Amino acid sequence: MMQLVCKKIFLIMLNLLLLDQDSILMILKLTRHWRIVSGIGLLNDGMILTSILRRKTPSDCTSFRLSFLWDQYADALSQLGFDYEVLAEQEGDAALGNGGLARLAACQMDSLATLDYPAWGYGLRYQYGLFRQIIVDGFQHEQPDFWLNFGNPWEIERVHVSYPVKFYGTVEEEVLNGKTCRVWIPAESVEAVAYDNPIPGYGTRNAINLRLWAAKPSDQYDMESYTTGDYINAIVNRQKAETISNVLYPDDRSYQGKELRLKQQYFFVSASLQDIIRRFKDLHNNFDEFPEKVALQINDTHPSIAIAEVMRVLVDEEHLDWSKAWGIACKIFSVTIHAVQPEALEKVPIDLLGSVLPRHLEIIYEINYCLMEELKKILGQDYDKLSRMSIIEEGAVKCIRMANLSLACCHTVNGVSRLHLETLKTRVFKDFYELWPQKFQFKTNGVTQRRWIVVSNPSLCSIISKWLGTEAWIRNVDLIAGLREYAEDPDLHAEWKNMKKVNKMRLAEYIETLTSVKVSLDAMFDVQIKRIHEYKRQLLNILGIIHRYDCIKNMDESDKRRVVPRVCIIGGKAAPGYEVAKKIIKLCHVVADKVNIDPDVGDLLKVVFIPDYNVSVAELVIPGTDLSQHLSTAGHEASGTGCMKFLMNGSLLLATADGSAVEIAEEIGAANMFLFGAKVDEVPALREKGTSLKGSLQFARVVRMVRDGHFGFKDYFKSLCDTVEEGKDFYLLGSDFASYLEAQAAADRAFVDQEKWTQMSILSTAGSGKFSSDRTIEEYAEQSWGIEPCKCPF
Ligand code: GPW
Repeated sequence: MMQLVCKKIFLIMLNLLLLDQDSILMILKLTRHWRIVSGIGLLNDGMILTSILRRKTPSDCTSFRLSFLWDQYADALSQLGFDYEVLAEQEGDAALGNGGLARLAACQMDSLATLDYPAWGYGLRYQYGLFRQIIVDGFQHEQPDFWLNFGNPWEIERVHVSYPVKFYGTVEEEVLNGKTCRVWIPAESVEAVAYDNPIPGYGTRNAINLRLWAAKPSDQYDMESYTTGDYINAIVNRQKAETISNVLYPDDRSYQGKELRLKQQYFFVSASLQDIIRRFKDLHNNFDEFPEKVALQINDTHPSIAIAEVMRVLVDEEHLDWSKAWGIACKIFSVTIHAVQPEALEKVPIDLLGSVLPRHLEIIYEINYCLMEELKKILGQDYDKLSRMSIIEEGAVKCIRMANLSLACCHTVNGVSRLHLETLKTRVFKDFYELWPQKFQFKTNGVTQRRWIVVSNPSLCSIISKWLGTEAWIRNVDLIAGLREYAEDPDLHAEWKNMKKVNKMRLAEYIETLTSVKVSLDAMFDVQIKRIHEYKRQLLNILGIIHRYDCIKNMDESDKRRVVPRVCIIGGKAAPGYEVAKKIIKLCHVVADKVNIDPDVGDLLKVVFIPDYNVSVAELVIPGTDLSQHLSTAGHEASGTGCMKFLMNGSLLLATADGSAVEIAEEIGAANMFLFGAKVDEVPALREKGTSLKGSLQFARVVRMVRDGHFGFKDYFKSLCDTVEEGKDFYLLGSDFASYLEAQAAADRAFVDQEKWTQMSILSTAGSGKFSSDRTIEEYAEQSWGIEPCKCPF
């Protein structure tokens, strides 16, 4: 009943938004006359959105503009006996991505719309989003997230926009107009049906479209089964077709060479390209103009099969010369790499590709042949280098290196922070950089202030607007720097502290409801929320907590009075097959179980694991955070965007000099955050030295406590402790531990002086302007896509 009512309310809301909806449709038509940018987005981490679709507000940006309607809904609802807040909470996340990669795309869509760029986003309409994490006895379990159970009122099903996507089969030779051609005879066809999710810009009449594809059975290829009387098989095959868009792969940054995954990627790419080419052909008939009208952004390596697909369409279907087609492909594609780890760069086994997409494999071989010929002219006989740069990786399992395919074709290769670009240039893609330095750029990531301040922290939003005397910062976030002027103003301090307190209260209630742990509002709320990964070093955080606990246990009462009380909050999902990450979650729980009931500790230390971390949870947790932790070993986090959300919300950052944290320190001043740990250029030597345990006695002690079963589960944690054992401590927890504890102590000292802390907090928000996705998108528009804003003319 509740759900039904809820759905109705959102439908009413959509109706009231009709004005906007109409203009959306008009604008979508208009964009056809403009230069089209099609953001072919992310697969792995899904596409565009963990939370554009998660809208207790119609989009990231409209809520504010429509706040007057909000009140009217709330009134109308209460007359019907319903509480708006309660009903809105019924709507869950559309968790169509894994983590930072997908959420980044959501922020970028919001910025594209707000800045009036003519852009499209494409992705998959998974029926099951990222799994729900439930914790049983401290262990993670995964449950399916069937988010479409009660329908999705925000989307528009376009039954007439559908394309066949083909798989398998053979390639045959045909003679066409006296020329021999290769022709793909596919064996399976699945229909891709469009579901549109309009993304209205903030403070503009512009709206853009996020088109998500759902797989439906195609009648075309079933006919044979029906005519041969194989009725049962025909039905089974129809059902199989739908599985393509069924479920998001939950493994962050690792590709396991699964057939279904490859089919998802091609399904998404093929449908999107058919849509883009159809739109182009409606108005143009000469593919020479294609690069003038279309720019395609490949978001990480997951959709790079798009390069082979464009070549197949241009050569096999449009009958262009190979070299002409390649010239076009090289002009339309640019790529953003989001990873540092080599295992995140996808490699598709050749046998798999050859079976699912036989013609594409031939095309990739041809591209590689041309690449190798070109490289031989430049590199001569340097076979080591040639084999490293080859798109084909030889070995026990011969593979296609999707990243090399992208690098061979794309006119621009983007990193996501300045430091990340350095890593790409000097390590990951060194050979390519030496050859084509001009291709390599970086665009530091950003997040949208419309969701991360305006929607999720309305009190802060009001304070900023009041003190700046304008709401213009919501569209032009550079203005937020104006807060610096008031960083010492006692009136602002009072409002700021009050805002933080109210947000902490909300968070404390949430924690108590979920975990039954009562926390003190006077304590420092210290938060680390993100996917659980060894490189993100949640283990360092827990070992630091154990150290804190151990110190408190050994203190006398007078020492205890000087301890700054802490609530240590950790949240995040582990990929279902990632054993080490799952052990980290369990360790967090056993430590919490012991610490939270220890009478010697009381309110001085509480440990909380927030289950099922997702975008909704982030919206609640971030505004209530005093200190946030970003602990990746230097050189391992490409950018990180969580830190930007905390920064905007005035949380102080405790971070390594990694990814975008380096640039954050430049913007707000290193004195306003707590930096620690090895720098990126020190990491290789520290790994060589392999002295993790000897490096810090304190580290040895806390690891020993876990090993010896101080928190129980001795055997279970043995392998986890082994990962940081001397000589094996790849992520350098041991060598960074002492410096980590110093940074934590500095944070404690700063917190004691609440005026100083508040000033640092204001300066964090004031310095966050650069980390808006508006800036990132403007850089992409200018440097990679060559497009300009097209304001809706009425
Ligand atoms: F490996 N990122 C992510 F690069 O969340 F593909 N999932 C992923 O699978 C990958 C990257 C991939 C994140 C990065 O880890 C983070 O540093 C970055 O801020 C974010 O992508 C957006 O660029």
